[in-house]
Amino acid sequence: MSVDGILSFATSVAKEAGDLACELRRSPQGLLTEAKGPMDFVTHADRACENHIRARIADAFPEDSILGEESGWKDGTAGTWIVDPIDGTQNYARGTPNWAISIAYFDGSSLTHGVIHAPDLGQTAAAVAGGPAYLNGDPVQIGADSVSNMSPVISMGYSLRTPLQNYLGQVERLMSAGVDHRRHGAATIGFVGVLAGWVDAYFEASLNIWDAAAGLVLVEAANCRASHSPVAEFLHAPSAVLVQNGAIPALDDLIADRTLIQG
Ligand code: LIP
Repeated sequence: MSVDGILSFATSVAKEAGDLACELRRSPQGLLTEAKGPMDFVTHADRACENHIRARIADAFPEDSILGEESGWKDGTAGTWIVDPIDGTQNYARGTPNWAISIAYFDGSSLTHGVIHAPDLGQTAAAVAGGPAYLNGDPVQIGADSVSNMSPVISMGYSLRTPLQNYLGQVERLMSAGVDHRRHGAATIGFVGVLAGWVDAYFEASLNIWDAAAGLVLVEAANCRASHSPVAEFLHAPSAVLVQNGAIPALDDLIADRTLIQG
């Protein structure tokens, strides 16, 4: 299948899963929820959407591997599909709009395709590595003329995988430097926010690759800077992720983990 064919396939499947998630949210069964850990939940809809996505990928790309948040690995001999069936599960289950379907493709050496579909926000972002990124079909290129002239804003995520004090220290340093922050509860919304100009950066100290893979393809295709562990490592262990449009000076220093510096 062509490079563009893979992107249109991933976009179609993300929209199918979005429709399924919206349908399931209207049924009590769809919102049956299990706790995977503190601040970490999975609904019947998460599993149903991932099952749908995995079935469509296995049918179209039987040789490929699949890594999904809820069902883990299906080993293959070609590339790897990276799937978060519903990113922002708590937001989805509570009926708030900050949630999305995330599908990415790793060709064995780099992340090549990314799609984030946020049904309640009416946002669908898609990109092939190297760009351009598309938001609702319109090309997006982030540059000095596209950065807001209002006060800088960063979207941040947090989970219990890292010390709360680190997060609070980062928020204090950012706000003391005049950088406001938003906490969306879904990494995908942070990535779409950078693409759409809602925020200037997204940071989370420990993200799983299924939360981030599609978003990284999108923001890098739109000419933003991203930092994270090498994908070959990220596939197997969480990584800190920072993406930025360049509007916030010395951002890397502001979010640096001071406990490591203090030693
Ligand atoms: C969520 C991430 C978010 C993180 C949450 C959770 P989920 O993904 O998108 O950035 O802070 O702890 O991991 O679990 O809703 O798919």
